Amino acid sequence: MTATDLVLHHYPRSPFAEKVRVAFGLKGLSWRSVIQPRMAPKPELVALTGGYRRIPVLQIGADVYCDTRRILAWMDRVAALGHGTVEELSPEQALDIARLCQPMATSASPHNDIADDQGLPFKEGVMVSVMPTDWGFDPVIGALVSAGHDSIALRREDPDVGATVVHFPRAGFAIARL
Ligand SMILES: N[C@@H](CCC(=O)N[C@@H](CS)C(=O)NCC(=O)O)C(=O)O
Repeated sequence: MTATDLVLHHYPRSPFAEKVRVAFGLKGLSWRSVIQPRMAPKPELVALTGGYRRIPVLQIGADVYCDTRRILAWMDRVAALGHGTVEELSPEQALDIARLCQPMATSASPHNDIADDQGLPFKEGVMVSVMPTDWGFDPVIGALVSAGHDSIALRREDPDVGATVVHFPRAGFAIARL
């Protein structure tokens, strides 16, 4: 098990997760499968995401990618090809991976167009919340790592898991400074 292994948190009947599984298959990636409950509570999932409870979620070490759009965007940029195999993992094993890893996301933000009321860009490290705008309004709170046209990443310290960086798409999510 390495910090670069792909760990998909999902459940079989999720159509959103199916998109990601098919994309893994098309790219021939090796990945590990963690089956999460369909309904809340999902304690082992929210320990990684900071509150986001929807499926699918992709974990790479202590980096956690929420929402199909963010996951597929990440996959488009990464050329790593594997053998197209799946290995089952328990939620506890997934948390162990996060505990053993440090987030790889850097704070180098290529572009930051998230501005406050005065038009000043949010600085790295400010506390923000990110929340879906359609349903499942669970805000995830953390320190801004990077923000761009398409994505935003927050750093969290979870009492059980340690440091994680949680990645979201911009589309479909409301961002607020705390
Ligand atoms: N915009 C999200 C939608 C994900 C979504 O709605 N997932 C459903 C399953 S298909 C879910 O997690 N429902 C359970 C819940 O809300 O707790 C995405 O593209 O990943």
